[in-house]
Amino acid sequence: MQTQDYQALDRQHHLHPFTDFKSLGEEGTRVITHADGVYIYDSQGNQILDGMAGLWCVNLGYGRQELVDAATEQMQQLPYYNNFFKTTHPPAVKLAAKLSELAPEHINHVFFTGSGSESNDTVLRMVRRYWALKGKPGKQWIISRENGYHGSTVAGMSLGGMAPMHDQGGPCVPGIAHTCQPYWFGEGRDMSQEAFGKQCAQALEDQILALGEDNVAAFIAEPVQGAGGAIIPPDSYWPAVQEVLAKYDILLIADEVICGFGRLGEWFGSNHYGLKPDLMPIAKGLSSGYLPIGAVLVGDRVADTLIEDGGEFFHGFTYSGHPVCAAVALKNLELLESERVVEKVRDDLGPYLAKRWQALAEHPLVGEARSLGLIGALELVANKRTGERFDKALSAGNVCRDFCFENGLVMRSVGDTMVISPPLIITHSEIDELVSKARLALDKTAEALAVTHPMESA
Ligand code: PXG
Repeated sequence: MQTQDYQALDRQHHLHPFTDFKSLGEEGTRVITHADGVYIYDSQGNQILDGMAGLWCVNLGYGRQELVDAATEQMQQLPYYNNFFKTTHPPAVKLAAKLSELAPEHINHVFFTGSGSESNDTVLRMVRRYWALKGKPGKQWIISRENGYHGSTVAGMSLGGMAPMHDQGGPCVPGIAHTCQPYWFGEGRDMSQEAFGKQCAQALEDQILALGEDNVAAFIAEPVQGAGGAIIPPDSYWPAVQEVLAKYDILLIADEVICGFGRLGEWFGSNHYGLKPDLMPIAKGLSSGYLPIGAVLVGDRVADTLIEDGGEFFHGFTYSGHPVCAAVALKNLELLESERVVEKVRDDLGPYLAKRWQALAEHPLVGEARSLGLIGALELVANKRTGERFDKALSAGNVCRDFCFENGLVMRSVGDTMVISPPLIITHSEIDELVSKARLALDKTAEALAVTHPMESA
């Protein structure tokens, strides 16, 4: 089949996720046929540097034969069996043990799911169940953040703070409130980063008091917001938030679906920020995206109560701990460990990217360049001096994203924030290539939007 054949069938039969079906049908899709290392290839033979590691997940990069072999062997051995009704199987057992070893010390249990969304459905049920067992059934509210992303199932999107998602197919799950996000560039530039981080923690405390401290079960947040635009909180944010949660005995759910498995240069984003979460939903990098698998890492406080006092927990999925997915995830963790991928991100690749990425801050179109580990963002602005944003109707971010693609780079736009999250096995020279392709796309975007010189546009 040729590109046009794929596009025609796609248009006729395929409803894509997070997509305006009609306009995609008119434009046609790009057909990705194969991939290797940090590169994907389309049906017309174009090589494209995947600056997003698929969807923030292909941590080990493409084409790892060891993962293919792990899947093949497990398929031959036992392609499927469940973990219900007093049964288990070796891949699920070994993966649960390995995750407990890698997780912070107070986390020693794992509940398997098929995705990040299912993991967040699971934590929602788990925290409410926990407080009911503790004799505090009033603790029902879960506080999340505006512009947070926790998945696309009904519970996932209700926990998330994406207003357009709430507006479709509701009503949302009751008992979920949203507080502010620590997005300094977007919402706090009239004060210092330090003061803004503390103000966000104060807003959380105010929210808790408004709902009643005896009614709040948990706070859920990504250590660094991914889909919201690679939002790296001010240093003051997490310590102040942890203080508030401890003061009112509220559980912390650290959504590690993106930050987990090396993205920030630690096994978990929580390690980077010194967090002590009670629950950690994970997915994506757990298998480097080679097969769908997620889990909830459950801290001792919650696990002990569910085990000792809970009786049956009426929850689980056909594919919870799927043997082939678990075998691939286990091999993925072994490779991340033996190749010291996480340490390399922390000590070498993260600092190298930071230096190169920071150079883009000089560009007339860029109001801020930020990165941590191998996650990075550029804030596009119409006026560099005042930081004024572009008129939304111009879709500056999408213009830049399209120039990237044309030029052989996947960089994602979240509004007018350009985001990268490349495979963790990227080399220095591939980082150089990523940055120079990003710069070219910025130049072309500036030209297309007639941004000339920072001072002229003031
Ligand atoms: N939590 C976080 C922090 C996520 O980033 C999920 C939960 C849900 O995971 P599943 O496996 O159910 O998709 C995610 C997923 C984007 C984008 O455009 C991000 C995600 C998914 C799809 C698109 O940035 N993150």
